[in-house]
Amino acid sequence: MKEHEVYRDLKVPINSKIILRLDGRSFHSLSRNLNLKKPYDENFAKLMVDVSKDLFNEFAPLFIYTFSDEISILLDSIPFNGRIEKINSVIASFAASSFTYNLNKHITKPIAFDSRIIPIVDTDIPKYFKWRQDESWRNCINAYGIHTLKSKYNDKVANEKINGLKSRDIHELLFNEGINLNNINNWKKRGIAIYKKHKKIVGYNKKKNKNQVSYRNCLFVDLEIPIFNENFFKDINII
Ligand SMILES: Nc1nc2c(ncn2[C@@H]2O[C@H](COP(=O)(O)OP(=O)(O)OP(=O)(O)O)[C@@H](O)[C@H]2O)c(=O)[nH]1
Ligand SMILES: [Mg+2]
Repeated sequence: MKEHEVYRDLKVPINSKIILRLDGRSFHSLSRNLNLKKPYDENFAKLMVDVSKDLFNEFAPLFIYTFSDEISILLDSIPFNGRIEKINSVIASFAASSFTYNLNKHITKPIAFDSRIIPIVDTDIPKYFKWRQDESWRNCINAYGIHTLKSKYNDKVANEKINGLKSRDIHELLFNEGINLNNINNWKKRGIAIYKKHKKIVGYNKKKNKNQVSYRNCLFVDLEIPIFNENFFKDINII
């Protein structure tokens, strides 16, 4: 019967880099069930960071980027011999378990993420993450826009109004309501990056009877990322 497993040999080239993008399934309903704060729930963002850290520790990627309910994982050493079915299913289910595990609260429905693989070359890495970051910014403007409109109109009218507005119009609307998007937290606008960073550790050396400086590669959650460009990824040794 094994010949019926027609997709089992589908593989990504083992000596390449890939990005795996996970996206929460029906997180719109989940956000309602969990009563998440609108437009941004800090605890939800922390939970997505916890999931990202678990993914980092398990699959040793180069870099992770998360905003809203999505997580992009840049892998240079490809697990499961490159088998697409394995990569998509195991990593997405691992993320779902980590989410449930870290949530520590009764949830009504099992959590799931969908998953897709994007083969990537170094020159496209900054472009990919900038593309997702632009999406984070669009998401931010819309989230604040719809939140403000819903405080004034019913849901139907608010949705109709937001669909007719350009980003510039939403900025203006928010500004008139006293919300300046320039002043909101960086992570809400630009997302959150998780990567390894050299950290200076000062420890006391008993034998030598003096302080000693060493460097360790520590996992770093960056809430203050710049607008992604090539230099950012060069500086943190990704490309
Ligand atoms: N209230 C609240 N909701 C959030 C937050 N972050 C993400 N969400 C929800 O997550 C959804 C993510 O969008 P999508 O991925 O397009 O929607 P989805 O319901 O997950 O649909 P599928 O991905 O197609 O299964 C948003 O529409 C929000 O409802 C947050 O901080 N607060
Ligand atoms: Mg989703």
